[in-house]
Amino acid sequence: MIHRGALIRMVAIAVVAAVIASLVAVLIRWLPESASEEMDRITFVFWFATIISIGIFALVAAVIIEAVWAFRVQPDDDTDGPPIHGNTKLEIAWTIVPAILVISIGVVSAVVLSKNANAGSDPLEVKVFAQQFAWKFEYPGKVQTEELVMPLHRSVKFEMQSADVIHSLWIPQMGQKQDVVPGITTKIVITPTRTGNFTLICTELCGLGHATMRAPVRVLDQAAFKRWLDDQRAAGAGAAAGAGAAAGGQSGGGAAAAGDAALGKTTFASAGCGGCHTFKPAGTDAQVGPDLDNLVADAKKAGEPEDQYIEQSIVDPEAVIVSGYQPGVMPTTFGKTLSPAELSGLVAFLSGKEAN
Ligand code: HEC
Ligand SMILES: [Cu+2]
Repeated sequence: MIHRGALIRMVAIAVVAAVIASLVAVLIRWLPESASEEMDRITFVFWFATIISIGIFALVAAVIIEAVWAFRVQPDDDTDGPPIHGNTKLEIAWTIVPAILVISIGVVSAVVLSKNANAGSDPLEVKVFAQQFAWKFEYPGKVQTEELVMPLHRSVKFEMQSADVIHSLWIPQMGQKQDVVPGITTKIVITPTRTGNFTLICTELCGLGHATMRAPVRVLDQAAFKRWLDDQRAAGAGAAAGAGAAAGGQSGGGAAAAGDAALGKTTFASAGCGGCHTFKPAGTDAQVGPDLDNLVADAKKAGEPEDQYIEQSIVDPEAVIVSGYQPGVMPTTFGKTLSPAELSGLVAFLSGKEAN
């Protein structure tokens, strides 16, 4: 039988341990403020498991501290302890109670996982394209953007593809996190619950520019979202018509393809070039790759015309390795992932032929 004094001491220790653990749980902000229905459910699972853990921590702390204190031996006591038989009731209790707790955490998690994967009857479908080191989004009607804009209180179903390596989509305030794996299409659902600006972060180490692989996120109320999407559609139709006209003009004139330096500038930012390269006109100062302000000299060294050298360096970076740098660092996929217009734009922007 447990001594009455021992029981009171253990209850007191348990209360102190529970208070300390609760303060650690409550006073530190472990999770960001939720901005989605899925994050609300994830937060619930977090507290459900945390409360159970605090209870078990208090019990274990009380038993250990009391046992160490009450059953300690004198320094010169070398005798064996008395033999002890098992206690069937105690053993049944410490098997069944944890089993129930673990199963309940499992059931709660499974319910939350399945609810968080359910996009409901009318989700907005957004395609996501990830590549080293940038995100692209495509809305119904072929509207492509580099910013993720979501409507308030409507489930957004993402269908995600990668052009190169494994990336992972995560907006911390929205909880959901999903890998983007080359060769398969992965899915995830997010239902925003407050308007505002957030950041989408690549959360799978995907190469040297990984830390720069972020995209801005905006949540708008439904009316503002509809206006935004209509504007994007109108702008997209205009741009497509413009590009067609430009292509026609080029093939007619037969002049050397003059890229659009302005498009080159936005491409430089969206394709993540600035994550590795210093280039003054783009305002970047990364040092993973060579400083692109010295391209003229490097083209001379390679003995090639500047435009041709720049284009080759982007499409086939392994063709000429700048001295002092390693092959295999600059992604080799730009030839596939950039459009011809983006590529010639980059060449124009990098050669500085047109005003920035
Ligand atoms: C992950 C880092 C990384 C990214 C992202 C990257 N590069 Fe590079 N780049 C390098 C490295 C390293 C080299 C040097 C090795 C070589 O020549 O292949 C290089 C070389 C170059 C060169 C030749 C430079 C010279 O001085 O001869 C050009 C031009 C270039 N990159 C343009 C770009 C453009 C444009 C982009 C975006 C579309 C880009 N790079 C994205 C790392 C990167
Ligand atoms: Cu990534």
